[in-house]
Parts: sequence; C-alpha cells; structure tokens
Amino acid sequence: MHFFKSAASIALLAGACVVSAETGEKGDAPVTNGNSDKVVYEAHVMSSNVKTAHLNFTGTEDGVGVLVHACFMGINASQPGPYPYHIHDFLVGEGENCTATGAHLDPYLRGEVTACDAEAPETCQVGDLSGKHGKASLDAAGDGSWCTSYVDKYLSLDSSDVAFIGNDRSIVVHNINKTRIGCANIVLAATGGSAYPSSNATTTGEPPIATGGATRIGASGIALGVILGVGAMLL
Ligand SMILES: *[C@@H]1O[C@H](CO)[C@@H](O)[C@H](O)[C@H]1NC(C)=O
Ligand SMILES: *[C@@H]1O[C@H](CO)[C@@H](O)[C@H](O)[C@H]1NC(C)=O
Ligand SMILES: *[C@@H]1O[C@H](CO)[C@@H](O)[C@H](O)[C@H]1NC(C)=O
Ligand SMILES: *[C@@H]1O[C@H](CO)[C@@H](O)[C@H](O)[C@H]1NC(C)=O
Ligand SMILES: *[C@@H]1O[C@H](CO)[C@@H](O)[C@H](O)[C@H]1NC(C)=O
Ligand SMILES: [Cu+2]
Repeated sequence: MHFFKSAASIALLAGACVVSAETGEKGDAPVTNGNSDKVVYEAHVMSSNVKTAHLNFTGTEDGVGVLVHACFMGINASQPGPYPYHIHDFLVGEGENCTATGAHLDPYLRGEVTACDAEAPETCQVGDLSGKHGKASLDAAGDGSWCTSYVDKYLSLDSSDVAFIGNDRSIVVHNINKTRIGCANIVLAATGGSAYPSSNATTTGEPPIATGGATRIGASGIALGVILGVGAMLL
C-alpha cells in the first residue's frame, strides 16, 4: 500500500505542483489509540495580534485519536486570513518568540512541499491541524470569534508515541501569508488519575497532592483526579 502511494506521489511530483497525498519518508501516520479521555492538554494563545486562541486536547471514549476543541477570537483584522494553525516542534521562546517553536510536528517526515490533502489526513504532517481540519475562518477577525472541534486520529497523548503532543510542543497561529501572529505552549491541564502511564503525580507538573507515601493510585486517587479535572475545566 505504502509503495503504491509513494509511487503515485512521485509521479505527481514529477508532473506538476498538484495538491495530493504525500506519504512521509517514514510512512503514513498510523491511527493512535489508548488516549484517555481523562487527560487534558491545552494551549492558550494571547498576542498583540491574537486576543485569544484557546485549544484543548483530550482523549476519546474508545481511546482512538484526540478530541480537539479550538476557539479563535479577536484576531487583528489587518492580518489577512483565513488563519492556519499547527502544532510546532518546540516551546515558545523568550519574549513570546514564535520563531523559536521551529517547524511543524512531522514525525513521519513528509515535509511541506506538497500541501496536506484533507481527504487523506494520514498523509499530512501530524501537526498540520488546519491542513487536516480547516483554517480558522475570517469570523475570528476583529470583534468576531470562531470555534471548531474534531477528533484527530493521528495525535497521541502517549508519551512513548512519536505523535505525542505533550513533550514541549506548541501551537502557532499564522496569517494566510504564513507569518506567525501568535503562539503558546501545549501544557498538561488534567490527568484524571487514570491508569494512563504519564498520569503519575510526580510527572504531571500538578501541585503536589497526596505526598504521604502514595505509591499506588486507588479509588480516592481517581476521585481526587476527577475533582482536579473538573477544577481545571472551570478555569
Ligand atoms: C492591528 O495591526 C495594525 C497593523 O499592525 C496596528 O496598526 C493596529 O493597531 C492593530 N490593531 C489592534 C486593535 O491592535
Ligand atoms: C527568536 O528565536 C529564534 C530561534 O531560536 C532566534 O534565532 C531569534 O534570535 C529569536 N529572536 C529574538 C527577538 O529573541
Ligand atoms: C499577504 O498576501 C497577500 C496576497 O495573498 C498580499 O497582497 C499582502 O501584501 C501580503 N501581506 C503581507 C504582510 O505580506
Ligand atoms: C508510575 O508509578 C508506578 C508505581 O509507582 C510505577 O511502577 C510506574 O513505572 C510509574 N510510571 C511512570 C511512567 O513513571
Ligand atoms: C475544551 O474546550 C471546550 C470549548 O471551549 C469546552 O467546552 C470544554 O469543556 C473543554 N474541555 C476541557 C476538558 O477542558
Ligand atoms: Cu505553523
């Protein structure tokens, strides 16, 4: 399958610049699973050109893929849209330096010469959220706002997966000319005390809770996690 798709892509590249599926050097992105719906990551962009862009990422009931909610508000109307947004490789630099975030999360090395084909999302850069699911619309400009939500089947909340979004990645909002107009780090917001591997209290960056010899997560741990999760949602 991969070979056929690659051959087709090469044939197309040799021809003209056609928008088509482009399989990564390391293959297409596999559908992820084991993504707990108790785990929440989020990013909150605030910049001189973007009043707010809030994104949250949670697992799904069946663990397949990651549920994304994104709202964009008050983008400076002098910035040409619609607005692409992506998961980038690195943290935001000092002084809200969006350049420091590097390139798009692209663990399967498909590059960005060929635009993402939303009909074949497995072939897109894993971090190319707007390529797969649509750019933030002009409704977000000026006094407006625009929200979307979708399940992206290729993002992962598993720290051992190359498509993991929690290892010091960030979100960058661009204008239509690719200029970076806002960015924010993706941070862990809740773990829900599930059995998910990265949920150990010491690795979550949450305030220290239950420090007294809590070597295993029991029912009370889960309850506390849920309370923290609900608290996080109210923020
Ligand atoms: C929007 O950007 C323009 C050009 O950079 C700037 O002059 C203007 O003050 C900005 N508007 C707001 C509301 O920040
Ligand atoms: C922003 O980050 C880039 C890449 O790390 C660096 O080259 C550049 O000097 C930084 N810009 C500022 C204003 O700090
Ligand atoms: C952005 O691109 C448009 C054409 O798509 C162009 O007219 C405009 O000058 C560009 N703006 C900037 C700031 O590069
Ligand atoms: C989580 O804690 C358990 C029990 O202490 C331990 O066995 C496990 O290796 C830890 N997992 C991680 C990812 O730290
Ligand atoms: C994610 O964002 C949506 C839309 O803003 C909100 O309804 C939802 O409660 C948020 N979920 C979490 C877990 O933060
Ligand atoms: Cu980007």
